[in-house]
Amino acid sequence: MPPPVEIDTWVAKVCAGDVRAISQAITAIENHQAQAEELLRQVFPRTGKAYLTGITGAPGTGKSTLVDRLSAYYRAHQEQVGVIAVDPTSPYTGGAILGDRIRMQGHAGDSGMFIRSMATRGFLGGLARATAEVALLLDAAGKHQVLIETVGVGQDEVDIVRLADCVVVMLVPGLGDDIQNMKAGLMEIGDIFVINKSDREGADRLDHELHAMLSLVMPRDGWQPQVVRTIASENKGIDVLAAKIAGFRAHFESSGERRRKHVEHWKQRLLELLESRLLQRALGGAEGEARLARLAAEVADRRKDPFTAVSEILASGGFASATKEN
Ligand SMILES: Nc1nc2c(ncn2[C@@H]2O[C@H](COP(=O)(O)OP(=O)(O)OP(=O)(O)O)[C@@H](O)[C@H]2O)c(=O)[nH]1
Ligand SMILES: [Mg+2]
Repeated sequence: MPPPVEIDTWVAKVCAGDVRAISQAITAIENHQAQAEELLRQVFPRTGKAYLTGITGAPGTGKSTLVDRLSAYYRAHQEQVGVIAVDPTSPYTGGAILGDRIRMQGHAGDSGMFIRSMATRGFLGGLARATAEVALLLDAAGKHQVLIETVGVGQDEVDIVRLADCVVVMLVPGLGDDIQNMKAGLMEIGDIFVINKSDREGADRLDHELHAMLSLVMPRDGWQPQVVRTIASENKGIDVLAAKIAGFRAHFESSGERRRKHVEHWKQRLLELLESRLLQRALGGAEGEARLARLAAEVADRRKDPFTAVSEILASGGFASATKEN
């Protein structure tokens, strides 16, 4: 698909916050089109200002409702907001996209607000990477606050929330999903824990358990994870949550940790980019796929060893010295 307009114009429009231009750019990212990379390259100098908050939790904990209310809070404070909702693919959440749209339609017509759902199926180069690129784009488009909603299951999801400057983990009382059952990984990455639906029975118990659990966790970089109770559907506790997020941000900015985290983050991203570029070069095109299948069959039949097979792939990808090394 050709770019909708000249790339310079497209870049300018994205940076001006033009909704259509941003949407088209996201589609280009999702489809892994070549212009997406050029676009991101050109907008990159404009990025680095947005604050990314990842909001994660089990299905139905109220993430979308909370994101909606938090967005409204930021908008009321003159901050532009970008929302990326990463939808799970499991069939029973088929209505999630529609549901999110409906819940968030209160923001329709607000040009300071951009919402996009991303499907999780069939992403070339990984969902985490696509999400990261969309976040960069929204950053360039002048969104001060970028909120990423994701269901906290699977490595992909954990990778996504790792992108964020601040990770909010959502729990709800009375679902039998007490902390013991919570993914250990999430417990480790949560900067702020939200007990949503705290109008329900069991909020005290969950609060108690959570505090007990967190008291055992070593503070990371001097930050003790915080607990906030909310009733997102009634807009309660949202201001407290926003204050905790701001507090976390201030903590990291003043300690210089933010820069260290960003360097670490980019190291990871560069490795991922390198990996996907190298894979592309070694396996690119239909021919590459066919070669891979042929070599795999040869190895499976013990007609070739895997090391020789990889060397052959590298040699054909133009990595000349690789064959000699092996
Ligand atoms: N009682 C109560 N209900 C809530 C609260 N927050 C959200 N809900 C309701 O919980 C249901 C699920 O909310 P969503 O915001 O769609 O949850 P979600 O985590 O985004 O769900 P998925 O995206 O499908 O994982 C909706 O019916 C909300 O109205 C709350 O604080 N209390
Ligand atoms: Mg949702």
